[in-house]
Amino acid sequence: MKLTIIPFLLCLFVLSACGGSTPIESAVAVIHPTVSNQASGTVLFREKSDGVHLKIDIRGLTPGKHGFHVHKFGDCSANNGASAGGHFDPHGMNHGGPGKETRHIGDLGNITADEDGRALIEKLDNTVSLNGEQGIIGRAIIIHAKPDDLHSQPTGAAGPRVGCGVIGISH
Ligand SMILES: [Cu+2]
Ligand SMILES: [Zn+2]
Repeated sequence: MKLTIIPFLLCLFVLSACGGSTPIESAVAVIHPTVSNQASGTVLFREKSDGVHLKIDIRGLTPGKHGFHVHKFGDCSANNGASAGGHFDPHGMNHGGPGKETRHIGDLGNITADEDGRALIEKLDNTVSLNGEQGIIGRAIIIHAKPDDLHSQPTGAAGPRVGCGVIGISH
């Protein structure tokens, strides 16, 4: 009797400790430039009760606004970033931007680089998540050459992809 109960209890303990339900709380994307561009840096993500907090630090941009999105695939292998696919859009919505009722989940709007080409920005987005259906782990951050106009379909007319980074789990 004792010999069968002990393994059973051990299994229950392991399942409750490692059952895979622990939510991911933080993530990182290391941005590398696409061919003949210089965009590089990091995007840190932290999931809190009011949404995902982003800390963005990118250098090597032209001064001004640059489209900033989560794209569908975590694949930055193409030298123009095209392997990351289109905007992350699990619900089949139109392109939009933060605060709009209609948006791709990946529509994070723009980041603005200063005159030295650096974008050092903190953002809060309450639509993306690190978990579940709207989870962005394993997808890609893409930074564009031009501003996202937040309405042109399907990409906001943000132009070529100058930087790409896969979103991975961070400690
Ligand atoms: Cu994009
Ligand atoms: Zn979009």
